[in-house]
Amino acid sequence: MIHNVLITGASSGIGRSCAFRFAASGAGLILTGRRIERLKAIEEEITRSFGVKVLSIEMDVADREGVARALNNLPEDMEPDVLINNAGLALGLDLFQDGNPEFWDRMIDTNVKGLLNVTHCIVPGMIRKGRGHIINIGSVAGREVYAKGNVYCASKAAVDSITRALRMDLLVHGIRVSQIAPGAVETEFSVVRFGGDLEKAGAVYNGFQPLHPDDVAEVVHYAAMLPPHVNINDLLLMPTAQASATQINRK
Ligand code: NDP
Ligand code: 8X3
Repeated sequence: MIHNVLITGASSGIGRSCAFRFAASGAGLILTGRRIERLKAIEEEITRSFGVKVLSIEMDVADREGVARALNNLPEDMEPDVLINNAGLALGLDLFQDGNPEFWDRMIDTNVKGLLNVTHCIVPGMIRKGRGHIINIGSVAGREVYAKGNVYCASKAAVDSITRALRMDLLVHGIRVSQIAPGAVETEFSVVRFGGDLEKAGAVYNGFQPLHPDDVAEVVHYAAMLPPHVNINDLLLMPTAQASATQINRK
């Protein structure tokens, strides 16, 4: 039975869908993200619809001290038994030689160091209890590089490596560690990647049916609800119209 789920990047897309999916099965939620007003609106809707306990926390995963301040003093009855490391972003889609180093920093600080910052705060409580489940949101981009994906792909390959390493390091503590790696999901991901250019973002999903963030949440929920002796190490899910990072059947 899951008591509490901590979701990073719960203000949008996959993280938001996970919040609703876990609330529907009665879990308490710790929702984190930078846009607190969005989290509060989600909290209000979830509390009204499902009556579960929700704690919204304004937190930039890249801010190590801020993460520690926010997560080291959670109320005892809200300590998470499931951590979903979902917060992440891509910035730009450029040839390496044209890339913006500030974008590289933000992707690495968020997708890689952010995951480490949060996990480092949550793991001690799981070790103490001798149970817990860490679910990292990877990507097809962590399996295959694609042209102009350079640093984003590398950051997701790092998520893959960290997931496998954590599973080894936490083995003796009975903590499950999983990676769920989606292909194309229609969220705000591409709007963020293209700096708010809605036309460019929309074109990413033209002519085929991408995954809905609820599809990913369903898989994350499935992994979390399996009996404690069963672990999904790694799961790659794609729209049916997608065969690889670059091969999409557009009509
Ligand atoms: P969205 O842009 O819709 O959501 C991203 C979430 O991450 C937001 O809630 C955002 O919250 C949060 N976030 C971003 N930066 C930070 C930060 N520094 N600190 C805290 N929270 C942050 O995109 P998705 O839902 O698609 O993305 C979720 C994850 O899924 C990402 O890790 C992404 O790499 C991965 N993914 C996405 C795919 C896709 O096709 N969409 C495919 C494969 C993987 P806020 O801005 O409020 O801080
Ligand atoms: C997001 C999927 O293919 O745009 O991780 O990199 S992709």
